[in-house]
Amino acid sequence: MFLLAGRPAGPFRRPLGIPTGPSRGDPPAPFTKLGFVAKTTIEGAYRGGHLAPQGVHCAASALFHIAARRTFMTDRHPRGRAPGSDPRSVLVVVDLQVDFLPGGALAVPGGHEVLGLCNRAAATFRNVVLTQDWHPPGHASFASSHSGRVPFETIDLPYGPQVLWPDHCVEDTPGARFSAHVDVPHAQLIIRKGVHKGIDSYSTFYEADRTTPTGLSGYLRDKGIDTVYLAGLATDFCVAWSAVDAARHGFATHVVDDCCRAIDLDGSLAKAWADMTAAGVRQVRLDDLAV
Ligand code: VGL
Ligand code: ZN
Repeated sequence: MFLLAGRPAGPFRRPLGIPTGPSRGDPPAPFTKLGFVAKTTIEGAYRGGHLAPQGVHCAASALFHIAARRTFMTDRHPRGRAPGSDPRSVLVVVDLQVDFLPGGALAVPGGHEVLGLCNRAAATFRNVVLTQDWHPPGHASFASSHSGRVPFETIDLPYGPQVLWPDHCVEDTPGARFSAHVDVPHAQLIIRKGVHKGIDSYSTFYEADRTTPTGLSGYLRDKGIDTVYLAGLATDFCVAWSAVDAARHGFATHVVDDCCRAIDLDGSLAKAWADMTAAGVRQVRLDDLAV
């Protein structure tokens, strides 16, 4: 299921507002314009006799730096601007919830380290979606729902193998809330997943039976989005499953690796990256998102 974010409480400390930015087809501002202004100014000053030879040198060196910067930008961002400014891209910020942070019921090691990084990543995107693990009490993924079972064992459920977890992110409990440090006021949508008692959902596109959709791909396609970036918790479960599904459903998919942390259960991180790579998911870093 998905919720359209209306007047969310908790992490949203500022009113919702979708930043505006250049649309596809705009010149790659501001570098082209800057280069043009600098060149025009130099030529004008030189023609008017205002520019001494060392002035010419300084101005030429400034132009060189602008050109070098522009080449760098162009290499890193083929469209000449930060990927998040593209209206066809979205950042999906995965499960930055109290239970996945130190002290939480299913704490991801170092999970708190990505809160500020994810905020910074989100600030570079026009389109941001948040996901929230949101289980009913007695959920099938909880070890406590299966007699004689303990957390981190794997059992077979009708849809396949299921790792059993401590009770976590129970709907409408403090552990299911977003961390108070999440600061993404312009997030447009919150997807809640794992909402059906008998099915887990690591992926934010399809539940663990691999057939029940959350509705996210329809939402993204309706908005003309073809490129997905993912960040958050945990790399080897919700981020990886979401990334593989996004890639399989035709989205150009990237994981912002330094904005994620893993649970890493019995080699699950290495397996997750093998699966993501095989599905065509690309690994990027926060630096690659910045202008
Ligand atoms: C997650 C285990 C259980 C995750 C959610 O967000 O990666 N992991 N539920
Ligand atoms: Zn869960």
